[in-house]
Amino acid sequence: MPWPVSVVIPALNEAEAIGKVVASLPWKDITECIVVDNGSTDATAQVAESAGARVVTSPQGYGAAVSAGAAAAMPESTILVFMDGDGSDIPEEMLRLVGPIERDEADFVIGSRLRGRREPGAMNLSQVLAGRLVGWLVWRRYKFRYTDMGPYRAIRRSMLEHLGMTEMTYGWNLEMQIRAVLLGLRVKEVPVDYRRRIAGESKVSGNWGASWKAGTRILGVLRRVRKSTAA
Ligand SMILES: Nc1nc2c(ncn2[C@@H]2O[C@H](COP(=O)(O)OP(=O)(O)O)[C@@H](O)[C@H]2O)c(=O)[nH]1
Ligand SMILES: [Mg+2]
Repeated sequence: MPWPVSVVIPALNEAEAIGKVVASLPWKDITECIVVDNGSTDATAQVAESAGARVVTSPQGYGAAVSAGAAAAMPESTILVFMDGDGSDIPEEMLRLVGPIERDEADFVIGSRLRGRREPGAMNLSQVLAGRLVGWLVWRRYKFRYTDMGPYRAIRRSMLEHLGMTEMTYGWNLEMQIRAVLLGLRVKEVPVDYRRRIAGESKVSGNWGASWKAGTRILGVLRRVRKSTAA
């Protein structure tokens, strides 16, 4: 990966997983790893730092965390990669995301877990269905077919700065996907594999209650982006 790449990982109480995630990154190909922690009550920050990451803090929320991570990237970084800190995304697959940008075939590459291999139990039914439903809603309105709203993604940094992201919670991922289409970025979906989290509990979609909350947030994103772009 000849382009300078900053990897941004939001992590909240992931002390059991984050060390392994950071250590498994393709270090020879990346410039840095930024772990964004806001208020973990375990040793997430210390473990991440010992594994080689730079730890930054942010206001609460997933979107706030990834935005703060992006803003903290070294000035020379031209590609930002986002991935989760629970061990579900596979660090060794990063070239699938970064490759199309480096070859100038895409500005934004999103890993689709639906197109890849999923370890049994890694994604629950509500996540798969939400991905399909949102994919259909986005296609109907914006004429681009996404199969997933997965966290593992790479974007040309200058493009992210143009998107004007506003979501501070889990809606951030979808907002990025819609704004990328609206701004005419070259978007590419590639298959990525997906594992069960190494330890601990999901904060987003672990049960139907959490999924319902995430689902209403997603619909809120669709509404807000539509409103903000209605001319
Ligand atoms: N910094 C930060 N990280 C978060 C927050 N919420 C979730 N995360 C991290 O975001 C990633 C995705 O969360 P997770 O609970 O695994 O969601 P799921 O994969 O959809 O079940 C994990 O690395 C979490 O530790 C937050 O509010 N702040
Ligand atoms: Mg997870």
